[in-house]
Amino acid sequence: MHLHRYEKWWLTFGIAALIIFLLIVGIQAFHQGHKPPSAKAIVNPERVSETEPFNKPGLKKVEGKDWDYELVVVAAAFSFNPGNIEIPKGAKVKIIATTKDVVHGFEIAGTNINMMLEPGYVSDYVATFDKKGEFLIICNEYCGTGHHMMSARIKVVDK
Ligand SMILES: [Cu+2]
Repeated sequence: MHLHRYEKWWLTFGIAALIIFLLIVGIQAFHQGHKPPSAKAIVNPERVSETEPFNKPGLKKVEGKDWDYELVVVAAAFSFNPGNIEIPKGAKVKIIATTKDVVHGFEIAGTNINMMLEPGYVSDYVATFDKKGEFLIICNEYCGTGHHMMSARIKVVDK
């Protein structure tokens, strides 16, 4: 079989690119242990309301951790619990969230806080609330007929 010179170049380039790509992905997955961040913690999605800390959603002050507060949020079609959250300005908060039913989003509009909430998994994010004012939490993963109504509010207030 005769291959044109350019065909050989492209074949070599294509196969080399494929091998490099698979090596990078393989090393990241198997050697460096890359995986979705939410796989760190799991929860039985049918028993969310009975499982700590999701049995008591809301903002709690914590001691002896790298953050001052923990905000536990449970999402379910089509609302967040709690729906109104008050956070003291400057507080470092660990947001811990999950969903009781389908995939939901947890985005605080106008910030870089944006998590996907998957059934069976716990998502978390540590953020400092430096700006006073009202912030909207929205679900940015289409979750059903009431998706566009699904929101909650965070009020950052003076201590
Ligand atoms: Cu939703």
